[in-house]
Amino acid sequence: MNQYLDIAPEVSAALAEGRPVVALESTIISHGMPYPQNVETALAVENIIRAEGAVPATIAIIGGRLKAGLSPAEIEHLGKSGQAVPKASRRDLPVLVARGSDGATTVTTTMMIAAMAGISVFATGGIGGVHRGAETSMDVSADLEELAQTPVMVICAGAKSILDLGLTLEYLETKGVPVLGYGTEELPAFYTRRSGFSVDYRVDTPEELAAIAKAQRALGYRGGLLVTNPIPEEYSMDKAVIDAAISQALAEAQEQGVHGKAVTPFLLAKVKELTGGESLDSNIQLVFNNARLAARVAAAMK
Ligand code: PSU
Ligand code: MN
Repeated sequence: MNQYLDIAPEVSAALAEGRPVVALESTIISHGMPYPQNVETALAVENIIRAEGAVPATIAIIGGRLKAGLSPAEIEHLGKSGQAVPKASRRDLPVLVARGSDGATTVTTTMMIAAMAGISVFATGGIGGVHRGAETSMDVSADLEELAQTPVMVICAGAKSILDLGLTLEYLETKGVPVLGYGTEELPAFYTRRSGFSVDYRVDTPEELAAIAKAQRALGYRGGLLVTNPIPEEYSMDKAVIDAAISQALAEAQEQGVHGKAVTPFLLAKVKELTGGESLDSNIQLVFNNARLAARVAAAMK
C-alpha cells in the first residue's frame, strides 16, 4: 500500500472480509452538479449501495491524501467547494499530493485509486472519450488510456454526444477495452438509451459481468472493462432537445477558444444550463441506476 493512500475503516474492513465494495468518483460532486443537489446525490448513491449489501467508497483527494471512502463531512466539503476543487486527472495527481491540495477525481484517477485500494467495481455517470474534431485537436480523454491499463470495471450510462461516440468506440477497440451493454446491443448516450452505435457484447446479468471480470483477471492482462447501462426509460430525455443543446454548447466552446481540461466541464455546464432541471434529474437517476448495478456485480464477484 502506498504512503499517500487512506482507506476508510468501513471500506478496509469490507475488503479484508471479502465483502462487496463499490468505488464512486468525486468530479461529479464538485464539478458535475450544483450544490446542494451534488451532496444529496452523493449521499443517496452511497445509501443505494448500502441497501444492496455493498460498501460505498467515494474517492477524492483531501489535503493531499488519496481517499478511498469519504465521511459525510468530506462529501459536504467537496460539494460546497464546487469548482474551487481542482479537477484531478492522471497528470495532476503527483502535484496535488505533493502540495497537500484537494482534488476531485475523474474516472481516470478514481480508477487509479480504486486499484491501489483493491476495489474492482466503480459506478459513475458518464466517461470521457474522443472529442468531436479530435483528428485535429487531439483531444482524447485520459479516461480511455486508464481503461486500457487499470483493472477496474467502470459502470456508466455510456457517454454524452458532446463526444464523437464512433471514434470513442474505435479508440477503445484499439486499446483492447471490452465495451459491454447491460441489457442492450446499442451504446447508450447518457441522457438517451440509444446512440446508433453497437457495443461489443450484450450482457444481461450481474453474474455474467462478474464472470467476465474474473476471466479478464485470470487471463492476466492489463486493463479494465466498460459497462454501459442505459438510463431507465422513464428518465430518458428527448433526443432533439439534447442534440440542440449539445450543438449550441460545442459552438460556444469553439467561439470562446476553450481548450485542455476545461473543455469537458465547459460543455457539460452549458448543456446543463440549456436543458435546465430536467437534465439534472436524469443525471441523478442514471447514477442511482448504475450504483445499483455496480453493487450487484460486486456481490456477484465474491
Ligand atoms: N462526462 C460526463 N460527466 C462527467 C464527466 C464526463 O458526462 O462528470 C467527468 C468525469 O469525471 C470524467 C471527466 O472522467 O469528466 C473527463 O474529463 P476529460 O474529458 O477532461 O478527460
Ligand atoms: Mn480533454
